[in-house]
Amino acid sequence: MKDLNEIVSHFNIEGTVKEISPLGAGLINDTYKVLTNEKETDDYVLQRINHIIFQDVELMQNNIQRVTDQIRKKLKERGETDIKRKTLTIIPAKDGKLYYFDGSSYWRITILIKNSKSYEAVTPEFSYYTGKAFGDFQNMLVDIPGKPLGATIPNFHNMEFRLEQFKDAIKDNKAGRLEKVQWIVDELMNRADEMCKAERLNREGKLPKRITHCDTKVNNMLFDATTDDFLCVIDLDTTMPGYVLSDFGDFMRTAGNTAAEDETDLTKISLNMDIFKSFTKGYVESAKPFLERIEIENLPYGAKLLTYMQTVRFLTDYLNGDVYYKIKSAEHNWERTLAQFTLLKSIEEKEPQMMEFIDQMLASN
Ligand code: GN1
Ligand code: MG
Repeated sequence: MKDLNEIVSHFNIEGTVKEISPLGAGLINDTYKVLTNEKETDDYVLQRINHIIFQDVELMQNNIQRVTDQIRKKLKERGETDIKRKTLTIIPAKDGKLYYFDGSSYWRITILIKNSKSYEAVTPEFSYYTGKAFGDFQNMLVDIPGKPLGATIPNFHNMEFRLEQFKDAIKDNKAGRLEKVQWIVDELMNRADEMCKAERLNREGKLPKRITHCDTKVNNMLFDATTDDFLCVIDLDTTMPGYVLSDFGDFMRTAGNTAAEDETDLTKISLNMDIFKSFTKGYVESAKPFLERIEIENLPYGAKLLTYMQTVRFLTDYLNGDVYYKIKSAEHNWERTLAQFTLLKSIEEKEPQMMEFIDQMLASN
């Protein structure tokens, strides 16, 4: 175990360190809470960046700086107060860089947002506010100045690329698990063409890329611990050019699911239509200034696409022998695959109802 105190000493934090302890449940980076002794100073979040996955740390940290600067600017223009709790603040290292490299790992620090909490699940009422928040997040970034943001993970939500990786995993069958999972491989391959629609629409110049968060799990939002008011969107590592369908779809995949991402009792898994409706309402309300009709019409497709993509990604990792996602047991990626596939089928079943809701919404506007 690294001496975390030593790591922290390379950053420009205020105050002295009292305690460092693990924080959160992310599947990629290692996260710690850094408490300081002094009452008046901030506390911090320290992260070891997984640089096998995020290969260009410099680019990623620059993206996050630009994104948070832009959000701060927009919040100020609106006359918002308490801005320090409404977006992340990067604490630079003592050499001025936005990260610290210790010779083998990359580290970064942000201010811990005071009196905040996150949720693993939402009520329909809550999802209306989260919809508004993600719509607003995209809306604030739509006119970010300067050159386009870089892709922190190239082709991250590109379904064609994910299918190529999936096919490689099938071909290589590294962990010898193919035979067992063949039935679901077939199910997924049957849907492959349909799931590449977003890429086709983009090539035809019909579906634009925006700045999207690309990991809109409900636990990537912070709320005020006392009032439950929305504070900010966190985990900005994958904020980059992408389709709005990604953010909408990933929220439905996580918050819209009546069970956890890795639920083993498959009968508990389905898409909660009330959450779909209120999230969609909130999202479209705040993203309206920039959304095009084709983006709104394809929101239900986004829910399907992201759930499909996650099924493919979990199964790819299972076939490769669990090299990407952190796992808690030997079959964890397989359990996740089954859970996501079950959700996919529920979404497919409810697609007509979702479309009906969207049509009504478009007609009344
Ligand atoms: C990863 O690190 P975390 O848990 O926020 C992954 C997402 C997946 C998610 C599945 C960089 O996110 O794309 O949707 O797990 N992030 C990366 O739970 O691959
Ligand atoms: Mg996260």
